[in-house]
This record gives sequence, structure tokens and C-alpha cells, in this order.
Amino acid sequence: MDHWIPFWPDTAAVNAVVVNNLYIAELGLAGVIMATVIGMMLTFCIRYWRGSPASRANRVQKTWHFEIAWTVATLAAFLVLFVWGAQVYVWLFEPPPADEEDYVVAKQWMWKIEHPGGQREIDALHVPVDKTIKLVMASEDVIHSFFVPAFRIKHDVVPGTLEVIWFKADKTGVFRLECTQYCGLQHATMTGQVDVLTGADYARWLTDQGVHNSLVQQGEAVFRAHGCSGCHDQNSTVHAPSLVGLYGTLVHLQDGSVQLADEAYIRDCILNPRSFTVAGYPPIMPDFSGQISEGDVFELIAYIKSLKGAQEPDK
Ligand code: HEC
Ligand SMILES: [Cu+2]
Repeated sequence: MDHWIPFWPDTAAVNAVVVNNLYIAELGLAGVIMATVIGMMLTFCIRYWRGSPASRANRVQKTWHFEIAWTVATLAAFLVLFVWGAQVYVWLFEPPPADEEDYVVAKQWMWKIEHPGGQREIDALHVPVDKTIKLVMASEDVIHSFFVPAFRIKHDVVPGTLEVIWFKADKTGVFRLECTQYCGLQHATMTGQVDVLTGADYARWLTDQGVHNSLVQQGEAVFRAHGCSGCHDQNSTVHAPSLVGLYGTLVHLQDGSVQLADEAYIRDCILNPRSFTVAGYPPIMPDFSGQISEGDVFELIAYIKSLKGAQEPDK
């Protein structure tokens, strides 16, 4: 449909359609303005070149009508683009409820993906078509950027925090994944592919991986291995907050501020606990940075998110 524009990449996600529309509108508007300005320039050049017989009498005096009309028209046009663009931006970076959440760890120079079922892959991401996929991303070392041109999504992956992005592929096929932040010598090789499969093919792919422990179960193992359960289990004698039902709630901190317990908050609790304390608790939560990798943090997050309602943490 839009292949008449040269160098136009594949369009394979609902995100891409929305970005395309904005882009085409911008291109169109810029084209109209450019054509008007250049058209008038050329017309006047030709009409009034030296020696042309065109009449130079009756010169219009300077009038504000043109000035005001021209300024208001361009201002209005660009305000429309601004509001539209801001809307698209907010929509792109505010993930809707997702059908599946995958975790992405970027490191020099590869993309490591973890699926909720515990399946892992490197430099490849398998997803089902027509499903909203949320990606939670972390970097092990320097800044990287997750870019899938066919989906028109790009998001920096910044070390020291988590970044979230989403997409909904609407076409099956294989699409390129690239890193677009210069991240060291092998940056150019930090590419991969996104395989968009039908629901049935995706289900088959998941079982073919032969993984028996889901991310939540792997996270529970990490939780025990690092002694988190010693303090955070219901029957622990240490005065530590229960993690049951924590995800998505508002946490009151010692300094009076309030934090939404999202993925980035839970990560901070584990890798940067010295920077804040939950109100009403002693600041004894150990700092696990350097001991727990970003990948293991994702497993812990998946596990903590699975602790809901009246359930005991160790079910
Ligand atoms: C020595 C006991 C201890 C251990 C071990 C421990 N924690 Fe904590 N944790 C605490 C305490 C006390 C707090 C509350 C005070 C604070 O924020 O420092 C806390 C806070 C938290 C919070 C924030 C809870 C909330 O209500 O906002 C999370 C999440 C958390 N810990 C996860 C973990 C994970 C994951 C591990 C294992 C990698 C772990 N903790 C190991 C004692 C511990
Ligand atoms: Cu990179």
C-alpha cells in the first residue's frame, strides 16, 4: 500500500500503522508548503525576469492580510501535528494491558530474551501475531537501544533501571531487530530477528523448547537460593514486608514519598536498596548488586508478581 515511497520499511504492527499515518501526514504537509513556496518563487522569477514584458505597474503595497493569514495557517497546521504527534508518543510509550510479557536483557553484544514459560533465546524473539506483547528491558553494561523497524518501535535500554515497551504485530513473518545506540566494538553485530508466528505455531514453538520450569518457578528458586525467603516469608521472624500482592500497589517510603510497585521499583529494591526504605521497616535489606544478574532479577520480578491475594508466598 505504501510502497510508492522509496526505502519504505515493512509495516507489520498496529504501532507501525499509527506512526505511518503521522509520518505521511507530515511529509504531505511539508510537501504542500514546500511546493507553495518554491512554486511562487519560480512563478515570480519567470514572470518578472529582466526583459519580460509583464507589467510592473499597480504594485500591491505591503499588506498585513497575507502575513497574518500565512502565519496563522502554518501555526494551526503545526499545532495539529504537535497534538497528534504528542498523542501518538504517549500511546506508544504507555503499554496497554498485555497478553504476554517477555523480558529482554541487552548486553555487549547480544539480546537475551526470557519468556514467561521459562523459554530463553538469544538474538531472536518469537511472538504470536495479533497479541499485545509487553517487553521489560534491562541492560547488563552500557546503553543499548531496541529497534524493530517493521514495528516502528525503538526504545533505549539504559543500565541501572528497567525500560518498558509494547507492540502488537499484525503480520506473520521474520523482521529485523537492531541495536541503535553505539555500544562498543561489535555494535554493528548486535542484531537479531523477531519471528511473528500464528497462535498455533507459537504454542508449538513454546512446547518444542522443552522447558519445564516457568519463569515464576525459576524465580522462586532464585528467591530461595539468595535467602530472600529467610526474611520475606510469612513465617519469618525478621521484620520485613510481605511481598504478597505487592506488585501494582502504592508503597509508602520512609522519606514520606509514595512509589508505584512496578517492575522498575522491584528491581531497585533488589539492586539498589540503600537508596530508599519502606516506611515502618528497618533498613536491613541487603544490596544484591553484583550478585544477582539482570536476568535473575527478571525471574524474581516474575515470581513476586505471581504472589497474589491470600496465597502464601511458598504456596
Ligand atoms: C535480611 C533480610 C532480607 C533479605 C535477605 C531480603 N530482604 Fe527484601 N527487604 C527486607 C526489609 C527489612 C525490607 C523493607 C525495608 C527496606 O526497604 O529496606 C525489604 C524490602 C524489600 C522489597 C520492597 C517491599 C515493599 O513492600 O515495597 C522487595 C521487593 C524486596 N525486599 C525483595 C527482596 C528480594 C527479591 C530478596 C532476595 C534477593 C530480598 N528482598 C532479600 C529484608 C530482606
Ligand atoms: Cu547495543
